[in-house]
Amino acid sequence: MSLIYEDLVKSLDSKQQAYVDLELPDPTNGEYLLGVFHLIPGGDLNVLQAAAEIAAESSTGTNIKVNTETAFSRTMNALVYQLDLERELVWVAYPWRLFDRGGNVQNILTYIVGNILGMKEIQALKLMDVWFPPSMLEQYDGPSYTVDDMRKYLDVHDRPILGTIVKPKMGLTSAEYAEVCYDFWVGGGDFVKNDEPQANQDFCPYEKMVAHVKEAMNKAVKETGHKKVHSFNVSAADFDTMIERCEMITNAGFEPGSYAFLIDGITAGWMAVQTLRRRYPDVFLHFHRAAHGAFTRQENPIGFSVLVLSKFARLAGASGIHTGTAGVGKMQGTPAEDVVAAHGIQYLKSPGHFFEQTWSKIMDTDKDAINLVNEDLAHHVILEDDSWRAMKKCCPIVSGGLNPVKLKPFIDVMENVDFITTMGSGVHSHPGGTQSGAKALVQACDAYLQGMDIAEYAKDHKELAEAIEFYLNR
Ligand code: CAP
Ligand code: MG
Repeated sequence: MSLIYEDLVKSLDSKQQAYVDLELPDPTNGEYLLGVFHLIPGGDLNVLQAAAEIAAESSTGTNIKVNTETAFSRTMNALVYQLDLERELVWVAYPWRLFDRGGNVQNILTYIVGNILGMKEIQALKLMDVWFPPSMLEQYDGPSYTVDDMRKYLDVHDRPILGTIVKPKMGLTSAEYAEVCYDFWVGGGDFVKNDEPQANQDFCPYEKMVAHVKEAMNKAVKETGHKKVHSFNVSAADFDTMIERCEMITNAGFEPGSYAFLIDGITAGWMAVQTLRRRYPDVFLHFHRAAHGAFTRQENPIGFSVLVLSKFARLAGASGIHTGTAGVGKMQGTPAEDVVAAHGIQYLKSPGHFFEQTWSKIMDTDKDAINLVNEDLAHHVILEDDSWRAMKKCCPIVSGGLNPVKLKPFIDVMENVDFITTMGSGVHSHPGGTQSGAKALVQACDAYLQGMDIAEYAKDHKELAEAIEFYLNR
């Protein structure tokens, strides 16, 4: 151990020493959830003292060593096991037996991004990456209905699922809302979502919105001969109302596969996410991440990364979560954040920021696990008959200031087309209206698939030509 480290270890008080083991034999032995934090001490503690205080407060401890701890309770201590002084990073191992049995994700987050974000002893504390061992993955639901199931239903393969969000964000009556859905669907779009605040507003009663969407969908399917999907926001004041909305949709006569449940995962909470995953395993669970910026924005020194949020959404069983446009759209983001997060939840094995996460529930040295990963990388399979061996994929949902002109620039950054994109302004502000906006999006996607420049393709596609004219510098 280097002299600097020896001095740091010597500076620890007896309580702090119980939360540090820089010689932890094998952090990846399956006992621990591993986390990497960016940490800048705030008070007069040095980085190892501050890290020990973080490990204590986020596992078994508090600010002063208590007389009531036991030999067993000490085995549940989180342990600081690695430091990178230059990059201000600390690695912490959490015995996953700490966590509530029964696959509770909310409980984990309460530990590892709970009180510690409020501690005086830190100036900066951001959870940058997490690693789940196979023995822990076994305990959690993971996704059930995936984007591959949606692709099968829509008969849409090898291209992004093309979606919109009805705009204006709020204020349409249920009939007007359904009209916008109809226009997008007959324009060739696949997928329409409620906006994140859509609920039961008096000018757009939930029951009527559902009924009108059903009529609009029936009409559009009949006229286009293509299946369509609508993602209904079921976030509500209480679980009973949330379930009531789910049941209203389920019993409204929609074909299975033609509807998804959208949940505002951060403002409605992880219990709502997991309740929906467990009650409706055959419905696409759409995690909208409104309010995530308070934790994830790159300039925020305190919180967690987009990758961490997205990994926990997959662990909890979301079928898809918004992962950002890597700066191509209107929201803050970069490829290093958003694309790493997207790949981190799509594939069976992905590098992450600090941990290579394999989502197999068997040791990734096992021949079958290796075959699964290779099969997934080659064919992006759904793990139809292997879901006991590994956790199914979670779909990146890419949205925020996108328009048909930005589709290819985003795909180029994403390096694959296995995502859902939802464009609101980018469709409903098209000079020709929503149907033309949808047609322009379909045309931009077709141009990409044919390897054609959109300007070339637009020469004989009016709606795309208008879109290029209108959106190019927006
Ligand atoms: C996009 C959107 C989405 C954001 C969420 C909005 O509308 O409906 O909620 O994309 O951001 O309300 O802004 P536009 P993220 O297409 O009109 O921008 O996907 O980054 O979580
Ligand atoms: Mg929105």
